[in-house]
Amino acid sequence: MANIADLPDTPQYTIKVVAIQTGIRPVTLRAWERRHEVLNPQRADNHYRLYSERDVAILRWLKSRVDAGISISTAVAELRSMMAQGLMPEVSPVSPQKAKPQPTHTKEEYIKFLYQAFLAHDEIRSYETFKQAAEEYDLIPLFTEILVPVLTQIGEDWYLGKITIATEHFASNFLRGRLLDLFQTYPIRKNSSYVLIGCAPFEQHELGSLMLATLLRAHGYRVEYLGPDVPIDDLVDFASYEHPAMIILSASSSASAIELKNTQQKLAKLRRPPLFGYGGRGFDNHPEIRQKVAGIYLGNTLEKALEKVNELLGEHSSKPYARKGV
Ligand code: B12
Repeated sequence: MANIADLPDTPQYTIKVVAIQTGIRPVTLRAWERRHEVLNPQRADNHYRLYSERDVAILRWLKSRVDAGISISTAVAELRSMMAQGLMPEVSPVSPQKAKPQPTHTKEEYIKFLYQAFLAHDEIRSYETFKQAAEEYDLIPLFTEILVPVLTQIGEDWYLGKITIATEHFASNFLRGRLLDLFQTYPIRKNSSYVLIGCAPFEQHELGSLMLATLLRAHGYRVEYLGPDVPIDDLVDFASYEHPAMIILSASSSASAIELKNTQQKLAKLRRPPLFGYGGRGFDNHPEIRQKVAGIYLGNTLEKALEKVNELLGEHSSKPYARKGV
């Protein structure tokens, strides 16, 4: 096993990349830096922090100690005492997710294979292809660079009359099932910030919000997925006694997007109002609607939405949002 001291100390990784590499949220990284003077990463011209490979290895080592039940201050003290003796820990093999195998197929190939399997209504082939792609690619590339292009192709071919509505329904329902399965394979973290995700009233296009729900659960949030066409008044009522930290709704059409017009005002009347975020094509393609809908636009990609939610909820204490009796 290599020693951390042997790794290059050239600043190169942004906090976002380091968060993915180490599984430590940016807000935690900043807090460790502030409170425990863990590292002092260099700054790029735009003042963003830049971490070296050695920094990443140190953070991984600290995380492995914290995961083993040691407090961060003790782990930092251990590190300091080693360094005082001119020593550095061994490189820790910890990584946030299981290491992905080398892909056997490119994303373009998976798009083609999935599309062909859908066209043939071949559920077994669709299942095997999806499973393999999900094993080989991380969530964001799997969602945005494989599944979204397949769905876009399906939509275009349906619109042009090249495929039947039955094929479109087969494909979208198959993917809905696989995504729900993926969502449910991530642990439910009772003590994390509680986030509700669903679709605006009348909105049936739910796969974008289901992808975001999966991504947030995979990043440690306590997420409940509510599905399509969520009635606002009932949701506000639910929030009044369950106290979510955040509610996120998606809309793919302008008609559904505008339905969210008064949501923020209704939530603001609650004793403990949750944050209200929204996104989806209805807002991406019609920026003027964002002026009419109060709340936080989470951006036009899942990656930006994840970053924004981390920014918004990272500082929240998760405890006050835990549901009663859980
Ligand atoms: C599957 C599908 C359906 C399914 C949805 C099933 C389901 N369970 O979700 C069903 C059959 C229900 C359906 C219905 C309809 N559909 Co449809 N559908 C599609 C299709 C093929 C895929 C949509 C999809 O899931 N894409 C995958 C998502 C993840 O991609 P995305 O929306 O681009 O999302 C990205 C970003 O927007 C963002 N994002 C998405 N959601 C969110 C949420 C948040 C909070 C954030 C931050 C970001 C974010 O991240 C994603 C990844 O980058 C599209 C084709 C296409 N080009 O998209 C047509 C499409 C969207 N549908 C269309 C139409 C017309 C309809 C119907 C009106 C058809 C009809 N006559 O009934 C109805 C409307 C129903 C309704 N009231 O909502 C049109 C829309 C045209 C337009 N410009 O408005 C499309 C484009 C097809 C076409 N080529 O004409 N549809």
